[in-house]
Amino acid sequence: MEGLILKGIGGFYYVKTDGGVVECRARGRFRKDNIKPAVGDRVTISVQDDGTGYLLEILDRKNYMIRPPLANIDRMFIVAAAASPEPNLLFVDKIAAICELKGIDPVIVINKIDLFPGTPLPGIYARAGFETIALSAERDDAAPLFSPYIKNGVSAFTGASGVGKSSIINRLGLGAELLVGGVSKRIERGRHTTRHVELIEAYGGYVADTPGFSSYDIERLSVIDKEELCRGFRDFLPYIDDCRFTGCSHTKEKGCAVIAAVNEGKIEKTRHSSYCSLYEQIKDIKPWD
Ligand SMILES: Nc1nc2c(ncn2[C@@H]2O[C@H](COP(=O)(O)OP(=O)(O)OP(=O)(O)O)[C@@H](O)[C@H]2O)c(=O)[nH]1
Ligand SMILES: [Mg+2]
Ligand SMILES: [Zn+2]
Repeated sequence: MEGLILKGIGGFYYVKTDGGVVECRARGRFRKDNIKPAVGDRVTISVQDDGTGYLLEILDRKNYMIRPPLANIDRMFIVAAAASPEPNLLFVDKIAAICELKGIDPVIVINKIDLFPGTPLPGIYARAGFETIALSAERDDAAPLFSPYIKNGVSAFTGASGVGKSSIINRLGLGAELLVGGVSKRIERGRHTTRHVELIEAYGGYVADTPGFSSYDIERLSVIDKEELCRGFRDFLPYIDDCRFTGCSHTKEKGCAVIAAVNEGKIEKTRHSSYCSLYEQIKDIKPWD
């Protein structure tokens, strides 16, 4: 029987099949092959007389993220807060680039606009060519904003701890009640911080809440080559072939068409400075890291 892993806790995997959710164990050989089943994996299972099952095979993955640990993601809602915690655009741009290069559609979500109605962030990301949602999960009904995206495939929420990922999912009207943290002044992170990744059925698709960055490191950059990084910046794409030198890093070269576009206001400055920081980080990663 075929199914989809909705969650994995304490060695058990909960697999959605046509006949309902089956509690499954993994067999030893997955560990031997060094493949760990992940939420979002399509699997074949065998169901025993007592109704429990075990995983037989993990079907080919379309993509895989280590942090958050998820397979076969179609769309990533990258959430930042307009304020509290202060937005970290380097994180947003880093995840967006990783998503682009893995074939995951990024959607930029700016939450808590009640705390900073004039935030420039939705404008920055809309001008950079992203689908952008601005809301206050405290005040707004999230369903009409998110359901047109969620209705196809698997959507995941990611972002720093305390930005309101669980709060948004609670406002989707699914009847799911996820624990939501209070942002403490001192550490700016929730007490009911999300600890598990789990797929929840929503509007014909699935959504995954994930733990925020303070409890998980975000995806390693070593998955990207420095030459490839600029292809993760969709706003750079119209310019990268017009630079004077082949192999231009787009960080400081004379005759760089990307830098010219930044100076002309066609590319957002914050996007280019994130790119330069990421480029510096990748440059120093040795192949054996
Ligand atoms: N003012 C305001 N507060 C919000 C909004 N959305 C969420 N919060 C609050 O922000 C805090 C953190 O929200 P969570 O939904 O737990 O954040 P999270 O992103 O799931 O955090 P982790 O699970 O730790 O990654 C809670 O106290 C929420 O009530 C909003 O739109 N405006
Ligand atoms: Mg949460
Ligand atoms: Zn260039």
